[in-house]
Amino acid sequence: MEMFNRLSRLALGAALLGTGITDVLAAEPTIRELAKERGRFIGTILNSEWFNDAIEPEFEQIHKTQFNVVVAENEMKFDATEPQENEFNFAKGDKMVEYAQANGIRVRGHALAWHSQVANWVNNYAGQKDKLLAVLKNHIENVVGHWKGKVAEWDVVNEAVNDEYNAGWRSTNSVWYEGIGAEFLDSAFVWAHAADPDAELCYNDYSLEWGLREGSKASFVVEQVKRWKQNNIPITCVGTQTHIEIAHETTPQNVRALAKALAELGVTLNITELDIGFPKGSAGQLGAADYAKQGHLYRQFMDVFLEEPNMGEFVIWGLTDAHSWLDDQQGKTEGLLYDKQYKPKPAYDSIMASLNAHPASEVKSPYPESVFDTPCSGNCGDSTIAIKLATTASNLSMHLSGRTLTITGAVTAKVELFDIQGRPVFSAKNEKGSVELQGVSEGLYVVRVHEGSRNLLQRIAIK
Ligand code: 9MR
Repeated sequence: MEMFNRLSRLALGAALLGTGITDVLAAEPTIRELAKERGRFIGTILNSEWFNDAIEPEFEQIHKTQFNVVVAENEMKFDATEPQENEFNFAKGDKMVEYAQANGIRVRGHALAWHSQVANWVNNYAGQKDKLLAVLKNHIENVVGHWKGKVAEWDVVNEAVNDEYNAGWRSTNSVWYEGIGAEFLDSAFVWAHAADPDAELCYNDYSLEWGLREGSKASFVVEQVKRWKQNNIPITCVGTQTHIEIAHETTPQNVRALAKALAELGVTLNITELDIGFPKGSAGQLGAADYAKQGHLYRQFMDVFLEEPNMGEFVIWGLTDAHSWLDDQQGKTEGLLYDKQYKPKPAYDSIMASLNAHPASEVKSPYPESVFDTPCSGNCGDSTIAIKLATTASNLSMHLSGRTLTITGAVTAKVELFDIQGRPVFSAKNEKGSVELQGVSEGLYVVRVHEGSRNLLQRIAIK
């Protein structure tokens, strides 16, 4: 109830100032709008559930509204794209690329040469250097070639450094390294560049956020990048995955130091898989102070990202705590920006606060302006502008009774709900003449009913 009163006061204040709620909505930008103004890309993965049409409608609505770079959680990996030798399956990747193009979103490709998620058939050639080189070359040529000009950046090699803290390549459990040796990395970059000379090409790994010091992964990678640059191997970026925990308070400044070291080599640093998890055992016991602490860490990463001129992409490994690899595979939980009900957490506000504290005039972009000319056939996530422009539709009306929204004048309309800051909170398709607004907390909202070119907008109060 307190929340409802607070929102009512906000809306009343806006009305008294002579602005309608649509202007309030229009005044609150999205993450992607602020990122674009700063020449940067901020995004999340599309979870595998999205590819399988097994995810809540809120997921896509928020995703395309808030973010301008996307990665497939599993669907562009080797086992997904070449499940049988020389038989390629691009269907799911194509689905994401089409979605990205329709919404003006940049695509990262993940991942070409990786010891994990390699199709089983590759192991038939274990230890056969020439055959493995041919297999990897054919894979890269086909995959990168298929999405030439559509995938802006590839993780060409993923996780090739070992975990021993002795500064070396991963030499066991890697069909590529064991069969080919370290030259598989150099070759992979050369083949990827040949297949798409305009694509950015990254080396991507975890634990790089643990800092530059003797024997560390980060120091080893910087040394390799130096060697690659000296030998004209076409690497343009490093990805620090950055799967961390709430206790890892020093890691943002380690990422800053890594960015600076790579800047000297003319290479971009991207945060590619960020999540900041709580120990799984703490689920259900977390309070405001915990989420504030998580927000503080997200804020520090975003500050570093915006302040370092050779950082370009900030990608979070998931959108909602309802769908995250942390719970299934990591013994961690709740590491993302939106909670399980798709409500933005303090971490979301922290990202916004950081963006607002770093005006566009002060943030340098590592990209030419043309990278933002991505074709966009949809509304490019700019729902707030769409709301402002289209507020009426003839013969279309709605009526709210309790939580039932009855719609007349449309057969199959799309119903979307936005909170007072313009953030999408609910979306459903009306096929029965009414929609139940379930899972929405009490408060003031704008509801948009949309059918074809007809849009009807109305303020509603849910009690
Ligand atoms: O999130 C991915 C999960 O669904 C897969 O089961 C897992 C299998 O390896 O890979 C996860 O994504 C990983 C990414 O591809 C590379 N860096 C670590 C990510 C989390 O494990």
